[in-house]
Amino acid sequence: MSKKLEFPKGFLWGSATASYQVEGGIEQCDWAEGARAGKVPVCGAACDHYNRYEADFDIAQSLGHTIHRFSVEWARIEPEEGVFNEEALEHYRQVLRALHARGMTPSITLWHFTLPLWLSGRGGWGHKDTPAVFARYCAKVVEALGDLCDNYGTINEPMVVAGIGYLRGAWPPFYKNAWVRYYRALLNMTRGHNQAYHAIKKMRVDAQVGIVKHTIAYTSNGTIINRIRAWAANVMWTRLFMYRVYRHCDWIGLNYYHRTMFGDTRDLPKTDFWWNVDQEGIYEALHILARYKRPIYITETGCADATDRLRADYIRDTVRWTHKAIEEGVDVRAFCYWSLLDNYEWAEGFEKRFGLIEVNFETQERTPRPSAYVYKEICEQNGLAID
Ligand code: IFM
Repeated sequence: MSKKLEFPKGFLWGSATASYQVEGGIEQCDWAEGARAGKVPVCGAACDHYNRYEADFDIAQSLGHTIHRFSVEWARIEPEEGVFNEEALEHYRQVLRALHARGMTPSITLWHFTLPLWLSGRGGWGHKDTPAVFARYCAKVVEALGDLCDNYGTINEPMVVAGIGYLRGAWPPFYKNAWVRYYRALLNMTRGHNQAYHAIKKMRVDAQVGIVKHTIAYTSNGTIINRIRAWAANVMWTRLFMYRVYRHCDWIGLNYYHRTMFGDTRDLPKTDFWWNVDQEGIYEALHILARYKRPIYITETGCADATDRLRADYIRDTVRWTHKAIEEGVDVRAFCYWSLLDNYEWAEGFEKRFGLIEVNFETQERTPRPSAYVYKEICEQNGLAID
């Protein structure tokens, strides 16, 4: 007999995107500059979502989605320091109206990796004024969009962007092993988040503000030494950062992609990114974040899987482990699959395919993958049928 893993009433199901990865036509930011210098792939028109968002949201609606997380592009909104572009803000008002018209709750990410050139040129997150400048930008966005959106994530994946940009040198600002700059940038991100929280609340006291934390679940095979390694890794990757910001969070966003189990000998399936498929880790990650006693939104989880051979099971497993965490008392409010569309996967260009919807980048044709319909059933049933 089949049984259903039922989710709480009002639980939101949907997907996520980020401006630079899908919109197209963003040239005045550090990533576009990096592409012009040949350091990262060209993004160009991406999914042309800036012009096609209504048709894309039609598909999301037909797939049963009730939430959509997206980011607004700082370089469009504040093309020069202190000068705000009303046309760009009006565009995002239209995007929000389009979501509401289709019954989808919006969640806006205020910063998802790309900096306007005027800011990256003077050191980006390394500059001492950036936290205040970021807070002013966030307040402006909420002033303009606040009547259409209650939910804001300030910064997406601070540890990832700082690590790849300042230590690995593969993303802007392309520094290698620049440990001092790395810590300064991270510290400024915590300050930027905290200042933005206050600036947003001043603008709209009832806005719900969170941080989006990529949480690697570090676990162990149980030996003392590996337990200590896992504990230390969780402190370094998640706890130190969260300690500085959680008091300024109404909610916490979980981006889950990885678990690292010290002493692991399993041979796990791999995505096209060569990442392990290990979805029990989302259960661990939810428990790691539950300690901060805030509602958790799963703001991203997904797999690069061009042939769609893994995605349906990946989603089912993720939902199953999320349900277990909820049963144990973790307050999870939403599940956003990454991503609605195949898109620009940063230093990997367009090769890695995360989308529920396949995109033909020559023709911009959209085709929902079979797994999108498996997810649709979960969204519509508010749960997962299991045998
Ligand atoms: O595409 C990215 C996204 O921008 C941030 N989180 C991880 C995704 C997959 O790598």
